[in-house]
Amino acid sequence: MSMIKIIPLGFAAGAQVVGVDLRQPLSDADQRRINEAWLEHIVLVFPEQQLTPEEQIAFSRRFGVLDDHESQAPSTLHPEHREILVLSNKVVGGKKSGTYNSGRNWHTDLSYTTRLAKGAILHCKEKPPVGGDTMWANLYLALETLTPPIRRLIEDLEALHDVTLVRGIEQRDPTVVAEMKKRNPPVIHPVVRTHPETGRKSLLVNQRIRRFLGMSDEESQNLLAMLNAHATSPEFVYRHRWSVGDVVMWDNRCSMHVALGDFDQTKPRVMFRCSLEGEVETGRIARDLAGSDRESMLQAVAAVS
Ligand SMILES: O=C(O)CCC(=O)C(=O)O
Ligand SMILES: [Fe+2]
Repeated sequence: MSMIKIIPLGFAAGAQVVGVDLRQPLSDADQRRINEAWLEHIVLVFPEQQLTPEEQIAFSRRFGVLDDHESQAPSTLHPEHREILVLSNKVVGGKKSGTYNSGRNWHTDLSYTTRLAKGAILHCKEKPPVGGDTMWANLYLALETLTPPIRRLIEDLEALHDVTLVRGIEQRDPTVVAEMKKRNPPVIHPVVRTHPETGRKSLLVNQRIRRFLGMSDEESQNLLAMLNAHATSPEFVYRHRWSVGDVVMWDNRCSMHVALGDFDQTKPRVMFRCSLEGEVETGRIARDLAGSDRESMLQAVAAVS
């Protein structure tokens, strides 16, 4: 019998999980309970855990295949465990860490690759006295609350996701940035996607989208701004204020998130992260995209008039 208790933290997302010590191997009953809660609440918070890298990896592995972080710069990985990405703002060897400003705009992890992540497990090791919260938006609700005309407009729409739109990327170490770009050419994903476990549809938009396919830049930018504003409405967001020892696990298949940079950057903020590989590949690399920008649209109009 599972001793786990699930305590909701927000309406749109977020629940606390108590009564489980993640250092111990999970029973099948506990795993089922956690997975059900994860699907329902999207973001699960396990407070007061003190996991070694090995323990974090073992726990994370129960929920999927661990990403070996091939899409990330090698210098950002834990030196002994490449399953752990180190999110840190500490200066190492006179250099800023390659992850010192990670996650600063709304995003769904790995949308700049053809295989979006399934989820991630973040363990808070050090945190500044105030600030540095993380917010998640429920993208099921974002889709379900659009009006029918907009739903129809986006039903078959595809978007171009681009790693160069990661906010603050240009301030990172140029070798890390060059590595990220080389590893991640722009990719195309559908705007409406279906969760492989719940079967529910959600709205895959974020701030790392360059444009929608087949639309002019003007149309793309306006539609994207509208969809992003809608999807990040406070009604759809859970905001987490970190404590050292928190383990937070999120479902990346129906959410986006942002890590706020509102803290004293001389104070350390360190998170160890395991990432779960996506079960399905929904994207494709963008090659030879025929641009349908405003210019070509106007030329087409001129040609027929
Ligand atoms: O540092 C954080 O709070 C989250 C950063 C992020 O976007 C991630 O780990 O995917
Ligand atoms: Fe992220």
